[in-house]
Amino acid sequence: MKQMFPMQGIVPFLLIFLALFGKLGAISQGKDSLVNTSKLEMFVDELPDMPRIHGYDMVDGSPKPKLLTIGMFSKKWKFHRDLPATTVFAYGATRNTATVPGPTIEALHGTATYVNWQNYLPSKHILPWDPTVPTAIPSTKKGVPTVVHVHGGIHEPASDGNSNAWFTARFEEKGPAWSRQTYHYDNNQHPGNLWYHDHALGLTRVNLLAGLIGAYIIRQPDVEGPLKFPCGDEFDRPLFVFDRSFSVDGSIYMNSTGNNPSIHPQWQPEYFGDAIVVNGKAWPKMVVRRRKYRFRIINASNARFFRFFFNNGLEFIHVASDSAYLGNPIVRNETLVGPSEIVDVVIDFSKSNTDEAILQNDAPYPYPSGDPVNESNGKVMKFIIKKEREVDTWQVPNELIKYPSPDLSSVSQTRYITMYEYTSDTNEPTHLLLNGKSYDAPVTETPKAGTSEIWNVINLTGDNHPFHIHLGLFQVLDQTELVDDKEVFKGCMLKENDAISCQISKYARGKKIEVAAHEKGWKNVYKMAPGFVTKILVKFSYIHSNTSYSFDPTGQPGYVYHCHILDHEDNAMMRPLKVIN
Ligand SMILES: *[C@@H]1O[C@H](CO)[C@@H](O)[C@H](O)[C@H]1NC(C)=O
Ligand SMILES: *[C@@H]1O[C@H](CO)[C@@H](O)[C@H](O)[C@H]1NC(C)=O
Ligand SMILES: *[C@@H]1O[C@H](CO)[C@@H](O)[C@H](O)[C@H]1NC(C)=O
Ligand SMILES: *[C@@H]1O[C@H](CO)[C@@H](O)[C@H](O)[C@H]1NC(C)=O
Ligand SMILES: *[C@@H]1O[C@H](CO)[C@@H](O)[C@H](O)[C@H]1NC(C)=O
Ligand SMILES: *[C@@H]1O[C@H](CO)[C@@H](O)[C@H](O)[C@H]1NC(C)=O
Ligand SMILES: CC(=O)N[C@H]1CO[C@H](CO)[C@@H](O)[C@@H]1O
Ligand SMILES: [Cu+2]
Repeated sequence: MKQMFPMQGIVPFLLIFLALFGKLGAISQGKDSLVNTSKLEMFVDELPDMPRIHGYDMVDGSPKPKLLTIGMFSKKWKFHRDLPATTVFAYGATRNTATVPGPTIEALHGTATYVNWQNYLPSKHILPWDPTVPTAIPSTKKGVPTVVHVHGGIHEPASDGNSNAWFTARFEEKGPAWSRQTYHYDNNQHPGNLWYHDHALGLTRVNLLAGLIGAYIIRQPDVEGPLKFPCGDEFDRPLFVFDRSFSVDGSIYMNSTGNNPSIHPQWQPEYFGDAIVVNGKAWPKMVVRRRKYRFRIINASNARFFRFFFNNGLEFIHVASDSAYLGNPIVRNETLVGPSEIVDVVIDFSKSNTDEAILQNDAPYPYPSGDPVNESNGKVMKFIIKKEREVDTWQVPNELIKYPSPDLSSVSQTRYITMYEYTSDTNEPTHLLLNGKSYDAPVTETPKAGTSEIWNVINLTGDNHPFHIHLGLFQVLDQTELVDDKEVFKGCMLKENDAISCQISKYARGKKIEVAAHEKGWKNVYKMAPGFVTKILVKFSYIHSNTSYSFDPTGQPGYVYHCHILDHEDNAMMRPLKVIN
């Protein structure tokens, strides 16, 4: 089935629909109302530590499952000392305690956490969304649809936050795949860094921009304890990094005019903001002691990549990437983080020869060939290092946690996944697709539970796309550039959409790029280079044991895989994934 431009037929209908209730988004704003970020003083707000919520109860010294209730609230938030407070959407146990990002959920391996996710959002969005991309739209036209996905989680399909399982305030309206109020996370996977965020169809980019994100950590003390890593609330800190622009009234600024307004009135292919926000404050500062700290750095930008480095040469000791530990620590003086990727690093401030260290970013945007950063978006936060030397009992051993390597002999399927971008006659992107198919076209990726598969991801666009698979973890095996006349290959793919008949092997013979050492472990997001074929091995079973999933992965509504540039995911670089027996 070839469905290269599936949206075209519905666009005229949607435009009429838009004309009927057009003022969906925020009032349109010009450049004049934007804050000139270079006038905001940096490093004036303290880095917040988000509230921590345990996803288990201790009863007589042993952990027991726990039911949490977490709401999504509309409330005021100040992103900087000199910006007025503005309306955001925030997760929290109560409206008063809700924060951006939301509370950090700390779960225990082997002990289930249940979460009753509650929507208390108002009837109108605070940001301009676009009804002409495939979008959750309540029939009453009231309420902001939401559904929560725990990124990196290995759990049942009905609790995975399928984009069609959305619901509005007080469950007044529910999407076609909605099945339950309380999600069940059994936490039987390996320990590591997860994060929860909104995943509603066509609204993911605006719901995350509005603030619906939070960290979810799975701990396994018997496995992690012996490492003697920095631990406890003071020394083990999630850092949520994202970019936002602000209007002078303090509100989050998002352009409400699309790049092809006659096709998509609001949708823009990539959101970039000029201010770098960490844990809800623009360019914060943190006072640290002269010893080791662990930072779980989560990139929650819509589209911005970050290449972090310290102005004083301090190094990053990588101990995990995405959700999984590395076998050995990898020391680097800089680290590239794609959207929604996680780097888990230890930083040893006793090695600093200055009393201040500025965390900086020099990734061009869009990555890798866009604009260079400047003073504003090239700085992230400042660490003020106490002068006193102290005895540091934390360690980073040479051996961390080793999971078995991918077993190539057990591969049951090879698939080709192709990334396409379509443009208008003004050469502006209109939408992007995986395999030329819309999200609602019948499922084509149906792996068997317990098997591994090879996926060759062919990037025929000019951008780097962070590729994310729900449920399965993967390792990157190989990245090969397409050579010879790649335009001929692209032309064939646009016509036939079949990598084998378009003779992929004839073109995938160019230079190879080595996978960075700290990215060789098990991942759930990887950056797919433009003009390359990236070969990954995806494992549809646990990485830490040979037992089968402790839930039925074949149930409804299944899973998805998608590009994690949120503006692409929404329009519509996402496809269903159905695990079978
Ligand atoms: C922002 O302010 C800086 C410093 O005053 C100035 O150099 C820059 O041109 C301004 N940027 C914009 C977009 O107005
Ligand atoms: C950095 O670039 C952004 C976007 O062009 C601009 O708004 C901002 O004012 C610049 N900052 C400085 C310090 O020049
Ligand atoms: C908003 O996007 C439109 C279309 O790409 C562009 O023409 C306009 O300059 C943008 N507005 C601002 C304030 O950047
Ligand atoms: C990091 O180290 C590499 C190789 O030694 C060097 O080329 C690069 O400039 C360094 N980067 C920073 C930010 O210090
Ligand atoms: C952050 O994540 C976004 C979206 O996945 C990605 O486009 C961006 O490159 C990432 N930035 C960094 C620094 O990793
Ligand atoms: C699973 O079984 C295979 C083959 O018996 C073995 O090589 C591998 O180490 C096992 N994996 C784990 C995590 O125990
Ligand atoms: C930046 C880049 O290399 N883009 C390429 C992506 O792949 C397509 C198809 O091979 C090329 O046409 C682009 O030049
Ligand atoms: Cu993308």
